[in-house]
Amino acid sequence: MPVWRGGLTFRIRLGKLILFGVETHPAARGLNVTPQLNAELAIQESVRQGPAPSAFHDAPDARLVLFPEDRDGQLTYRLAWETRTRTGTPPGLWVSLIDASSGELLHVWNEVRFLTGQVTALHTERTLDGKTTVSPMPLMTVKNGAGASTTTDWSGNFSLEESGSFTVGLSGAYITVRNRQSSNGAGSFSGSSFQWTTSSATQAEIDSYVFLHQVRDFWEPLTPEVSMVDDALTSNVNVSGSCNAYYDGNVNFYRAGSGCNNTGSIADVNYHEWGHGFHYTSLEAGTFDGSISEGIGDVTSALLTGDAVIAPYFSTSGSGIREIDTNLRYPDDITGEVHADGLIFAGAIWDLWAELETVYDPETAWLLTAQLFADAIKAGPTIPDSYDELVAADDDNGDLSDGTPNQCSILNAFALHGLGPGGSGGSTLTVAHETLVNQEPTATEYPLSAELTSFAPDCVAAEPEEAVVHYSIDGGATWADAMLSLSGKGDVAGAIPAQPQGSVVDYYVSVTNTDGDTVQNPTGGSINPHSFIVGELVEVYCEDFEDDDGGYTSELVAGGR
Ligand SMILES: [Ca+2]
Ligand SMILES: [Ca+2]
Ligand SMILES: [Ca+2]
Ligand SMILES: [Ca+2]
Ligand SMILES: [Zn+2]
Repeated sequence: MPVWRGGLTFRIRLGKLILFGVETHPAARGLNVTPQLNAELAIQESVRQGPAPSAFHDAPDARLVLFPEDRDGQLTYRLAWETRTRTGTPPGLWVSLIDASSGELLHVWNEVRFLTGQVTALHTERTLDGKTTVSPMPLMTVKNGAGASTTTDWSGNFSLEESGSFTVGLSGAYITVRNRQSSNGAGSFSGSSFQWTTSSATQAEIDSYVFLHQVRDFWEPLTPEVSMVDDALTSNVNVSGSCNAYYDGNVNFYRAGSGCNNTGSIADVNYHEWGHGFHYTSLEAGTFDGSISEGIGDVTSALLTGDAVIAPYFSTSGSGIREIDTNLRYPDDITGEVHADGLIFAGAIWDLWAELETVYDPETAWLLTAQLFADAIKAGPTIPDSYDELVAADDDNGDLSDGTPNQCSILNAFALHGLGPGGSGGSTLTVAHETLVNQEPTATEYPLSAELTSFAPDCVAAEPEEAVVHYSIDGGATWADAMLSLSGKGDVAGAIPAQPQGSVVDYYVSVTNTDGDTVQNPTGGSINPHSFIVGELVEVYCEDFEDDDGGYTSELVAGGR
């Protein structure tokens, strides 16, 4: 009967156990060494009471030992089963001591030796301007010589059974980078830390791995429900060609050449291409519009960099590829080229960020801009209806008619780009008017009234300035104007002058803002004006005339066109 670790001097850290240093254990002689528990039951108890009770335990083994204990300075012994089992997940070679009479777990430890280490990388900071930095490599697969593997955490740390050397590639739970020019980067190490440098991979492989985790890390807390932040993504780098990158379900980056740097080594380009996938996987309705998608890619990037210049050093000369702080307006500046047109939307979001910074602290404004943007793109807007989706994303009570918390900021920012009611898409004013009926030939004028309402009175400094009724008696060939009065409360009043008997008078009311915007009733103005007749229309008979004329004729006694 072996005495447990008999003959050794050792310290066991569990409180119950003692330091002892005896070579022999005379007190152990003569103990009852018949176990109450059999080996099988002891193994069951070691698993059940041990640290990995739900794992699959393999290769069970057990032997009886005498387990020395200090009881009030008196060395005593217990008969115990020393059991051994193996587990794969978590990795373990578990050694347990089970009291052979009571089944109590006296002691357990894992004989698998874990090494805790960290993987980092020396990478391009943002773009190929010469600045580099070191960052942890998150979510990276680390393997040991026995084929076991684990994944680094967001700090690049891992813990894995030590067995031969560790190996890493530029791949892991989220991103797999593939080198399309030569073999994939590979690292091998036996210490506790490893740093990726160009001695183990190309710089573009290392950089793309880092940048794609950065963009995912920013957006994940804001949009945990969008699959782009979770689903595994492949990045192809050093792709044949130059001066471009694209998203096709993977992200793809071209080599250096033709005056352009390697796009895989530019953070903004990684963020932009990821942004296309973010757009695509955000869609819950609407369409994947190519122009807004370019704007979305640029915004995805600019919100991380804080820079309106997209991809500095895209060109080896140092110049960037685009600038989103623009005054481009819809629809005048639409060119049909998707990247250029996308700037109208990107410019509006950039200006919204600036607007929100006048209301909130910088951090709140930043995250609110990102959240509104991310929520709005789920509806799949095109550029002209992007304003509506921003407002819908901003609404906090399911009621757009009472406005939304940041409506003025959205309205003002989008107005700068010809979007929304402050832009060319309409006006913050609406004018209500009850259409004139046919007028007596004896009337000296035809009075009319209208009522102005401002849809966002607190947002717009512009005031209604001038109200006019435009009228025509020649079917819209020529138009005349009559000024209308305008009260501070928005009441519009006036009259159309008397016209010859039999005239068909077409008319519309228009009100012009101090900012030059015009609102009309009807909204189409001269295209589909209101009409009335001067004179009396005698109704001879009323019939729907759908099947035939019913054997009757009707006659317009005055007017007609
Ligand atoms: Ca998620
Ligand atoms: Ca601007
Ligand atoms: Ca919302
Ligand atoms: Ca509301
Ligand atoms: Zn793009």
